[in-house]
Amino acid sequence: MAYHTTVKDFLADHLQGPHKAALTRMLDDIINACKKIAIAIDSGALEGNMGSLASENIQGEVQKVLDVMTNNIFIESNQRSGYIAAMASEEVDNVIEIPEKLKKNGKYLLLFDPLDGSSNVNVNISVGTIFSILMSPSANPILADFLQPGVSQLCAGYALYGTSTMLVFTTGNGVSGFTLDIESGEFYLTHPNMQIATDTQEFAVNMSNYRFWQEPVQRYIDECLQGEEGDRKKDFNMRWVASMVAEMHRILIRGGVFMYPIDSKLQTQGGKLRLMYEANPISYIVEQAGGLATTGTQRILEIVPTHIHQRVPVIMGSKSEVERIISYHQRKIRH
Ligand code: AHM
Ligand code: MG
Repeated sequence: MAYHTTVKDFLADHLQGPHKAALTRMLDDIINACKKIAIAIDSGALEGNMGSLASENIQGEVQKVLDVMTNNIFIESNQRSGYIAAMASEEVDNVIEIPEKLKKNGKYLLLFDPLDGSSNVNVNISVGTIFSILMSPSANPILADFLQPGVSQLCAGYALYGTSTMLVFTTGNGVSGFTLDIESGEFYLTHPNMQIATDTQEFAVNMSNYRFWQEPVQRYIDECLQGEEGDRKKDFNMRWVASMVAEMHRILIRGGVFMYPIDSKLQTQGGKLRLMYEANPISYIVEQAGGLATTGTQRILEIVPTHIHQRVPVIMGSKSEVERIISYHQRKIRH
């Protein structure tokens, strides 16, 4: 095999400062959770894991068997280290407390979406796990303690269960990607220092929402579709996997723009994607890889959250294209 640096070796060399021991242990627990989730997804239909449940999550979405199973795996794997004071998940309404017998004055908060893109599980398309680590202001955190802007994240990452299982994360010093060797169970560094190309000719958006979008986004997409014959004078390509993790991983590898913008259907809920365990961790990775992440009018990482399950519009990826979309929004405000 051409790759020799395991994620453990990488963390030992790469992490520095007062959080080193804590981040090493917390990432180790997260990695173990992601390996278990990869196995649960792989064995899917054979284990009868591919169906839906009668229950809905806090977002009013029907839960899949795997949503609940992966949520439980993530909690179970991460509650024992003593470093984590409490957790928050897309699948759980309130703060997830550490059981009394496992509590050890943890100093960190772990936020996660255990199975992003779960509408794709029963059609065998890539899904992912997204996570974010914050400092905890108290040893017994309440909901308000989680409401920190994305710039406060100590670490953010995702696992992608795709053609191979990958782990990508940042601790604020660039973005690194690791691939799981299923024979040894080790993640190896395969994608050091990931960078998003500044320019791109590829966009990702759910086009069926076109008529509900605001004018700046419609204008941007119109110009992409006009291609060589329009103002952009180049043809664009489109992809929509409907798994943000898969979409953003593609953008880290070959550039592009990903959007789930505000639209008239989403107006009352504020957007489609959740700020604290979807948009913030992915935005941190995007910025660390040289890209940009915005709502159209505000840098995502600077939003001060008002609720754990808050939703936001998301436009992120290649710097030049995101800057262009921001400029279209500014023109709209000036009108
Ligand atoms: P989920 O966390 O319930 O899976 O929802 C988030 C997903 C994103 O991964 C993806 O970009 C989006 O929802 C797809 O939405 P749509 O089905 O409207 O295209
Ligand atoms: Mg999700």
